[in-house]
Amino acid sequence: MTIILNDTRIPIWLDCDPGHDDALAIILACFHPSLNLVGISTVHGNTSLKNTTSNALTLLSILDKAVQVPVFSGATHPLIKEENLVTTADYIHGKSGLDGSDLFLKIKHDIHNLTSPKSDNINDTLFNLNQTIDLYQDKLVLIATGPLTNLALLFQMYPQSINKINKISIMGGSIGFGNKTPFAEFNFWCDPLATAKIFNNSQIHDKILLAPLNITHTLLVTKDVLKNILKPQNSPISSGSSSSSSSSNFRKMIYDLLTFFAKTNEAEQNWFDGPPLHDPLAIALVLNFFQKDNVSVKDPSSLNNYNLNVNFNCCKVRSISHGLQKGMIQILQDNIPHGNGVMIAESLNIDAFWKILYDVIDLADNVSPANIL
Ligand SMILES: [Ca+2]
Repeated sequence: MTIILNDTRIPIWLDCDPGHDDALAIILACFHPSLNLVGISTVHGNTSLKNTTSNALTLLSILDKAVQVPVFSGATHPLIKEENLVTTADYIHGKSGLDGSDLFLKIKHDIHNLTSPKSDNINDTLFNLNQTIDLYQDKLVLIATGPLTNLALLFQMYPQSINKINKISIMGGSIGFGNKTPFAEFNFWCDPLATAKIFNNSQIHDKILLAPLNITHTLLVTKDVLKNILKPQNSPISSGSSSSSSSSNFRKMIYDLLTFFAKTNEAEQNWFDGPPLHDPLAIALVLNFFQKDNVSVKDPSSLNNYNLNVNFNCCKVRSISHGLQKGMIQILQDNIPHGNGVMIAESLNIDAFWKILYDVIDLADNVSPANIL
């Protein structure tokens, strides 16, 4: 891995379990010009590690980033390997973890023997991640959109890495309710011990940016959003007339994946106005925190109205690792001076988020090999 001198982009490492919303997070991470995605690690969660890894590899091939962004395979199971804790979310993401698009499944099948992770061993993966943290000298931002097993193991194996990372931006948790149990959000519930090891460690605690369900539930993939995904943003076609038949293969694939995600969220969790798009918010927090989101993704030199305007509440929190409330996070103190606790995102400019996402989808659509199939 080589570092580009004078690179002003934010170096990020994405730890994920794709997953439909992880897929959109990967697109954002790959194409936002303020970000430099230096690696992806995969973890059990929405589906098996085997599936999350092959889904990540397939997505990167579809985005023409397979050479540029290495994938490292991580933990197969939570820290406490209880049978009832090794779980997946087939009911939301389908058996493959990314059901809904025949084209995605075809590409996944076709590249199966052509692409593989840089490491398929958790110890090698953590070694590589720790080396990357060293290489970026206090600048690397970790982004976690799955269960926190890999990161808990990293900090256990390489405790000195805690001081060398810049921030950890996490999608997970919820304040006052849950989506897996009445107390806990899915990612945190999947590995409650890993969650507790991260949140109950005072050294790590103050480096966390958090996107809990309370904010992700404000970001809904409505029918209008789906329609907008089908056409380029500068397209002369009016929004009312866009249809999947006139769209590119890439756009149709994203549309089909999110339509599947909308249907399962409606059937399983009563999201009638569209499913929450959880994971890309962990990336949006980083864009906002480093104040680079006002740079247009089309023309990095021009300013526009893409200010995500995230409102953070800095809090002391703790996480519960066992019992009925496992995976739950509790706020011990809120509205404390920034830098002294977990930065919990409470609201953002939703329109700005979608504008950014549509623009990165435009950029991905321009280069996707799926469009020449
Ligand atoms: Ca995820």
